[in-house]
Amino acid sequence: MSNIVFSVENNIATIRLNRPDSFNSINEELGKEFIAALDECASNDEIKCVILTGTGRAFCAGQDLKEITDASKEPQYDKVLDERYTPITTKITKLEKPIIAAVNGVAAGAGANLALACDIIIATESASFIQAFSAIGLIPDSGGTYNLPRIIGRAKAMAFAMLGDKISAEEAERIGMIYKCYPNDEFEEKIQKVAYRISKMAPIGLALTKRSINASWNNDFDQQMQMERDLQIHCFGTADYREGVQAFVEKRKPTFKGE
Ligand code: T3D
Repeated sequence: MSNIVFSVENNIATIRLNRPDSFNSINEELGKEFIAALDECASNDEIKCVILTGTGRAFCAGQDLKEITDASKEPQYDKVLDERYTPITTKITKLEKPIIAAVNGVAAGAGANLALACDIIIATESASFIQAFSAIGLIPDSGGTYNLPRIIGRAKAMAFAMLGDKISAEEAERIGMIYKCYPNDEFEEKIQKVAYRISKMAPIGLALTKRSINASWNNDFDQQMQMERDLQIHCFGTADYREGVQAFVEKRKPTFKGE
């Protein structure tokens, strides 16, 4: 991979979008490598937590607009969505492992919405989020029309989507669009600390937390109570639950095995 830098260390995978000269915008090659990296994160049991970030000044500026306007290529818009943005967004959402968006700079268009599809969104204070679609006559994709109103409410989602305002990381934290915004010099350390904490937690509990909170977008109360019940009973049956309780009683740190 060259458009993505992929690494796994201490049970933490990092997917680093790596086209800094074009603000990590997504072209065909990067899209394919991104999907391959997400597939590896799903299938590799060694990986307990994933960090998604970018190289350089940007997190991701969405679709590579120069690729789309390349006169030598016939743009295949349906293919771009069906083979790139829809699978990437779906794989992030359905990955049964926590994925942290470490938003190191501007996140625009699909870049903003891929960050919002992640489970924990942490930004550096100089980062920003832009629903850049309206400026070029598009609608928010990559889950934007689904996640944005659910996360920040219809009023702000509609205005941000239509106006394409730049939302600072500080404002994003204030309105509950992201988890935290940290000063630039603390950002890397904070990301590593959160990822480390998660990598030591009980993987089945975290996977089912993600599944049930995501399902709550669509379930009614009774369906959600039923789902909570069933998944909690599954958790009660795990060795990690027994270890967590035992460690509490013995006043020691638990060692979870994902069993
Ligand atoms: O097929 C489909 O299109 C469907 C899929 C759609 C999904 C989408 O994501 S649509 C939305 C696409 N993204 C955008 O519209 C964002 C375009 N970029 C910007 O608005 C601005 O670049 C930013 C707000 C992100 C950053 O602004 P600024 O002033 O800090 O930087 P800049 O000078 O504009 O950009 C820096 C470089 O990155 C520049 O290259 P250069 O001129 O120095 O060689 C610029 O061209 C390049 N760049 C930024 N965004 C893209 C890009 N190159 C290609 N594609 C980009 N999206």
